Amino acid sequence: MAPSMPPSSHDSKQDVLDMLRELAELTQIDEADPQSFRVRAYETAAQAIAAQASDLGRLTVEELREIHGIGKSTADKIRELLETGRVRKLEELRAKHPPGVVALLRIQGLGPKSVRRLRAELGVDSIDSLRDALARHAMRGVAGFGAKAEQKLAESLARLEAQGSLERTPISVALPLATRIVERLRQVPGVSHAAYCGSLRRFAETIGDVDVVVAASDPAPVMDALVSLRVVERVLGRGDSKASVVTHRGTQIDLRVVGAHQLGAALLYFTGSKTHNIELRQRALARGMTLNEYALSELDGGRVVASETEEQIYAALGLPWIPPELREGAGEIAAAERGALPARIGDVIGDFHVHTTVSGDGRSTLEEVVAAARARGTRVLAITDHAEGTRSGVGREALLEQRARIRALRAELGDELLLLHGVELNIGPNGELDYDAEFRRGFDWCLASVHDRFELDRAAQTRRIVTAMRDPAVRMIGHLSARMIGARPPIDVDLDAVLAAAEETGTALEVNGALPRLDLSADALRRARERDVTFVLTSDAHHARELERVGFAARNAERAWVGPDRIANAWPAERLCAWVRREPREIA
Ligand code: DGT
Ligand code: CA
Ligand code: CA
Ligand code: ZN
Repeated sequence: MAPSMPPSSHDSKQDVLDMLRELAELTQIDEADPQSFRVRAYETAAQAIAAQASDLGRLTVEELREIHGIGKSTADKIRELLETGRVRKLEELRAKHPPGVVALLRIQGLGPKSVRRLRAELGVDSIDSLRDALARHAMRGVAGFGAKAEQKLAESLARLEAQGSLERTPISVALPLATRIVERLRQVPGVSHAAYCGSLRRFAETIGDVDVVVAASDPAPVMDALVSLRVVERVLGRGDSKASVVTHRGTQIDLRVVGAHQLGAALLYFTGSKTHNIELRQRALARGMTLNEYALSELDGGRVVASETEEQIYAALGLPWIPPELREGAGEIAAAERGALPARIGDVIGDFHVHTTVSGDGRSTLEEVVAAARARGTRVLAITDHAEGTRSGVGREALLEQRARIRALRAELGDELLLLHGVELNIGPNGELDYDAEFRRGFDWCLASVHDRFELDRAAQTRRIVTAMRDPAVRMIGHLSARMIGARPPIDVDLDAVLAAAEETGTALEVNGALPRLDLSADALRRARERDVTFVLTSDAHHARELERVGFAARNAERAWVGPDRIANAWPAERLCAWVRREPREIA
């Protein structure tokens, strides 16, 4: 038997407060008036609720109205939230004023009135489009703005950027950080489980903050361990069972310590997404239960139905366990109910983008890479060092010498591992490729990628990539967008044209698992999934230990609902080998 759960009042109270604050903020934008009566009504109500100790979930509209500061319309919205998990008015306002618009209010010198005007006159609806408008000096033509206002805004924006407050943490920073922290907390005596949750567990490409959930018999030593970590710059707050800290690089970590019997409910809640949580809670309500961060329990009497594992909670809601990568409120609950979730990717038996010391930037030898791949159970491995067109690339002789070594190794390896001699070609500005057609044909596997000239316009980028795809030796396009998350924007390509060319030529598209890249992105994969293209998951390893990154590519593909049937290196070995060895195409 699970012990009784703590009161749910805090949880519903927090939801009500969030709702009221969001309503106030969005109404302010909607009415373009910070002094509006409605905005003040929401703010007053929020203050009144914050001061309330009682369990909001059980109050009727009439009882809510008796709380000083809450009017009829606000009381109705609170009931609507508690009963259905959503508020129509709030959803309306959210649709009308997307997060990009709300973010503009964070900039000093921009109030609701000026946001409305910039949006109407210049289409400014996000920080990015504001940055563009500033760069084009477009504001000088808008009434109420001038060169001076423009300069002030540019300064405010630059300040925010300098503080990093506009930025989220790229997954390449957050994931290793969170992994280390979780490993440390696992060592604390009394800890039975430690995991990162939030957007990081969902495998989002940028992270607002890192949420960590720990199950322990005593929270105090866990929090002591967190605040004394070397990466921690300062402690933002500390309570009995939770703490927030900021690392030197400016990433916030939120820790929550729970009892082992509540672990599943806490993992589920703090993994989110918020939309997924809200949908789950609605589902619980429809079944006479309530779901919060402590437990799934009966509305009537409060008996705990499930709390220890995520599986138990989903099961009690009539659902299979849903992988975190899918928990974005994009129809996953309905799909789970129909048994229509995408199949999990499972074993990835090949890697088709791997560097060795033959590349100037590779750090493991061929032998080291092969040993590591064997240890992972890899069945097909393409060694793909850089071709001469890139700075770290090599000429024909070095590649021919490598080919001889690979042929010798292949004979030794037998059936266990099919070792291929590949190369990563560089796509020139006009789609030209390294060496000549004859030399390229000598490889077992060629991928081609963009490594420079990121500034070309959409037509030129699209043309160079499609031209490379038409080369009969090219089997796959590597990291299509060439982006570096949080550091280098994607190149401008016409994705639909590239997908059409991939269909036509049979060229595979890479899902690069290097965390700074994750390219194709989940967004691009969602679009590509609609077309008849084959994907290949790769590590783009430059060191033997980086072969594990093929697993990150798999998580990114799962996030985009791409199933194993679409992924060549998730196919059975026989089918994969047949696909790899197919005859070169006719020249298109
Ligand atoms: P982030 O940090 O912006 O990248 O995104 P998340 O999803 O990690 O969001 P965060 O850190 O604010 O909260 C972690 C999880 O906690 C979130 O995914 C769902 C849950 N959560 C947070 N606030 C609320 C809320 O107001 N209502 C509900 N139902 N869940 C919430
Ligand atoms: Ca978070
Ligand atoms: Ca958080
Ligand atoms: Zn590479």
